[in-house]
Amino acid sequence: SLQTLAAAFLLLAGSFATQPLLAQSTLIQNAPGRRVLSLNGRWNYIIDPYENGFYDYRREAFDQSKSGKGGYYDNAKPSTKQETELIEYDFDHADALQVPGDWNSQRPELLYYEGTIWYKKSFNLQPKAGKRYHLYFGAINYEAHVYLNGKKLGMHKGGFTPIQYDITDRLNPGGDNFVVVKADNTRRPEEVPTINTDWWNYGGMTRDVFVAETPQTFISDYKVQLAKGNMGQLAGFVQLTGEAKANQTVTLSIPEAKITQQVKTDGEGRASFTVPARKLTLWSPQTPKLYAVTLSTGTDQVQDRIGFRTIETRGADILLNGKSIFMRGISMHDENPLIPGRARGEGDLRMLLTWAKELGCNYVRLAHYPHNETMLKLADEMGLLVWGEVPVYWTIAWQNPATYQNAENQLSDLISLGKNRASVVVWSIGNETPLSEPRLKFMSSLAQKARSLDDTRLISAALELHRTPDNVIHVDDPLGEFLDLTSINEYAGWYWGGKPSEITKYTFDIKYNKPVTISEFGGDALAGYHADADTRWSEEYQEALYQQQIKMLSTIKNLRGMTPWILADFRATRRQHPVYQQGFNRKGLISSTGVKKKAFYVLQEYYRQLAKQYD
Ligand code: GCB
Repeated sequence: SLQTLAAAFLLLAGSFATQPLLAQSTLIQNAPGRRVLSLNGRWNYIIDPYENGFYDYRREAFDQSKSGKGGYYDNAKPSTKQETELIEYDFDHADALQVPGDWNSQRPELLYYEGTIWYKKSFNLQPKAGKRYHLYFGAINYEAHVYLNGKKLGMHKGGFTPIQYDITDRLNPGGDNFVVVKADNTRRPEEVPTINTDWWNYGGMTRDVFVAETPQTFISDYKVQLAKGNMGQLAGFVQLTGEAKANQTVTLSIPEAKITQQVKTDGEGRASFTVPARKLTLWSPQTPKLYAVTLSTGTDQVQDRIGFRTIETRGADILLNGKSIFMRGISMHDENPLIPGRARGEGDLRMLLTWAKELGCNYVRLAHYPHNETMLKLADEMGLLVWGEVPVYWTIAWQNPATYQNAENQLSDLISLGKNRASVVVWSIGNETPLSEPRLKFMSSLAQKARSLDDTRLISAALELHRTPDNVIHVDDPLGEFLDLTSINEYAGWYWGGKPSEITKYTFDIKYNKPVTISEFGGDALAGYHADADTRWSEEYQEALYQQQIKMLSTIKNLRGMTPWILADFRATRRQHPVYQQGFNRKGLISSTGVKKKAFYVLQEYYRQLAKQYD
């Protein structure tokens, strides 16, 4: 666990450290819903490609030295007015970056930057007696070292999941505090993701930062959902953290459903419950009904808006609330092409989902890593099913135990954040991972982990396939045994050579009798470039590709969903064609300037027909 890791680290290096590192605590459920002090806004920064603020000139880390001092995290100032002391940095006179926001899109010189940037923000917080304070970062890409008032809190890896520390005992009683973050987006082979991806390596503090206040003993986690496959019962748990966590009465109340239930926590502060729940209006894309849910103890109260639905598979069918559905989806990145860099605010995210609705979707694939928590809440509200994913993408270091642990941590955090969202129906454990024994071991362990954390949702992964000269597409990846959906990425008409008109020569041979969802197909088109349907990069080519793909895919008996690649053009360093791509992957149905391409309307019409058939 992280706790043992932190302890081991202390033994090794930190016997000098004045204060121990903090274990990253279990993520607080609905942390943004707490009383918060926002630390969004301007953060002073220092670009540090040589990591001078972290290592001395013999490459020893300052934060592991005897004094623990010397790094930029000291935020040092000369002690006299004469400035005779040598200090070669000064955050307060440095330029500032906007948070949330990747750094790449904020300064031309940072567009391709991969390395370390230091951030500093000062804030005033008068700690109140009996309260706890949790420093919370929505996401920092990729490796983050976090310091408060010159002392290290900890280190976190993974660019798309929250980072959280209980800083109650580290705050200055006087109220003046400062946070320093070393963010490093260097790509490394053994990390998750690894060095090769098809998206921009946006660095820095890409999501909200705040300090959340809770009582001393507080509701740190909870799950309130329908019991697995049971539309008449809620099942879940509540977890308290703090000195008085044992033997507490917790009240669950859902006034609109006339539900009030009291449960007692055990010695660990945990209480499980099942509650009969009849006559609920179940959540679905057509009726995205959310109930106000309150959990309260003597000293704490949290509120959430939660939808209730069941999801399961039976043979070829995906059953939502017991009824067979077709998942009319689209893939998307956490990027809105109308603003530079990562999507930042609720409006950017809502725009993406509004486009998906306009396309006729009831489903979105949030590729290839955990998206913002806000996105899941919007999907709940707007009635879109969600596929959530971890960045186990392409060629991961399958044999490295630390890599596995990292992937598992990211998966656990994703599941923790999304577990109360009715919209989320699929956990994806990875994308296009090449077959091998070590990979099967890694991936099947991840699948088991996902199931052990959440057995109420479907587990999948975007699989590859192989073709034989007779134009048969074989889907027989052994990982398929461990998954609820057979999801495949296929690029007939694009990467496979041949024109869109040749797509329909393929037939499928699929090993598993499970629902099939096509997690990707697509091709690039430059919006506004018109030619005939055989001319690559033209809107007509992409349009024909969609028409023929739909024809081919309709022959799959178990087809129950798809998420073509992709809603909107997105920035990708791999995409170098100077005329057609200009640094964008152009497989979007919507261009980088927000223009709908012809293929958008092909898929829209197909989804209209499917909705008639299924809804
Ligand atoms: C894929 C990947 C996706 C890429 C896409 C492409 O198979 O899963 O991340 O962006 O193909 O455009 O090549």
